[in-house]
Amino acid sequence: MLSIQSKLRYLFMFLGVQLVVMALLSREGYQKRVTYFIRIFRKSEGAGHNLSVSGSDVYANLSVLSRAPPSSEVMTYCPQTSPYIRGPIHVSFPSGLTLAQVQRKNPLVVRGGRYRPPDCESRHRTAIIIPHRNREHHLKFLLYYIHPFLQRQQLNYGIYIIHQAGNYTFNRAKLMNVGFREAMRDEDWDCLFFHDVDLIPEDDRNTYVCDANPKHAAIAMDKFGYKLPYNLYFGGVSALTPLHYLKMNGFPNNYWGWGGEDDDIGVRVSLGGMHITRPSVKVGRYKMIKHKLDKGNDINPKRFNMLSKTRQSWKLDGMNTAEYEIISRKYLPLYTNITVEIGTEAGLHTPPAAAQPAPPDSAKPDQKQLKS
Ligand code: UD2
Ligand code: MN
Repeated sequence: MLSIQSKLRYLFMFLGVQLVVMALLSREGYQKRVTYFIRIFRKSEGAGHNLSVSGSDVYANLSVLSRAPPSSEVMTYCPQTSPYIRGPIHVSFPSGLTLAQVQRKNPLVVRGGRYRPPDCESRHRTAIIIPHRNREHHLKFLLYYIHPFLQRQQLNYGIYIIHQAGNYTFNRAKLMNVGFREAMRDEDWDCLFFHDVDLIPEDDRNTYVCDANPKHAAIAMDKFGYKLPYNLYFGGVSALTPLHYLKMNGFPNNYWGWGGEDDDIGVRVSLGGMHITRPSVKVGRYKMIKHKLDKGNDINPKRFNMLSKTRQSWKLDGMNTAEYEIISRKYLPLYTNITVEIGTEAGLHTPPAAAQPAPPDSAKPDQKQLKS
């Protein structure tokens, strides 16, 4: 039997240990510890299954940034790896989201969709080039996710929407050439990300900076079961330095309608004496907002024929021959909008009667099959 005295001694010892634990927790920052444990918990949750990793809120913790004052008069470089990077991001598409809400969530983004870290000098200047027509709904979601995603990475960045004017057949690759030249007029960007409007990155370790060779970032998409569909695939999201871009004479101007242009670009990389790099499948993950083939972007029936000639055509058609006319350039709160007339197959100023869009393809095979 324990005496009353020794019972009391044990009780005090127990309380003492509790006190020490609490003191330790608060010294390390209780908040930090708790989020640390939550993150471990989340990680183990996501590790088991490949298809849906439940990530964190892309805006979590970013409000700290807007309060952070510059560390000193002279700004020092940001760290090599941003302390705001967290890994998997939760992506969903709630109805009712507005651009005004996105704007409120991003108080540090300035005119034209530009941003630089408030507390350090970024090591990277990245422009995001997005080909666009009639996808405002997707654009809203992309902006909601991409701004905080890039802020987490401490980039000096700008968002460019390259909007094709008129109703003539869409031309994704030519719009990228426009985006390249027009973005470089604004700033000496050291990296350009060519980005579909409907692809949302799901992991912020997929850093939007360039590699020594052209980088294909969208390696794992839900659309393809989070696997690379084939080795030379270069669609969705890719990253090139201005030097890479010029070495391969940019992108082709003559792919009108859906398909083929991404493979042409992939071939240009090797024709320009370079090779494709990629992030790991764990990190280069994207969700594509579901959609059908757009009106005005029918499958290009000439794509395979054209692809067989890239070796002969790449120096004759590309950045060096991109002809277009800027209709307007607007510095909006969340992005720079460039509306451009890119003409038709027949030229920039050919009347519509001389060049009709390709007739709709009656038997449209599955897009996935077409990719191979
Ligand atoms: C695939 C590729 C894409 C491109 C395309 C063939 C993926 C994830 N992406 O996309 O990179 O090679 O095949 O051309 O596999 N767009 C508009 N308005 C239009 C039509 C297109 O804004 O009316 C833009 C938009 O940014 C869109 C992109 O062009 O994301 C590609 O078109 P898509 O999404 O219809 O083609 P998809 O998903 O098959
Ligand atoms: Mn798409």
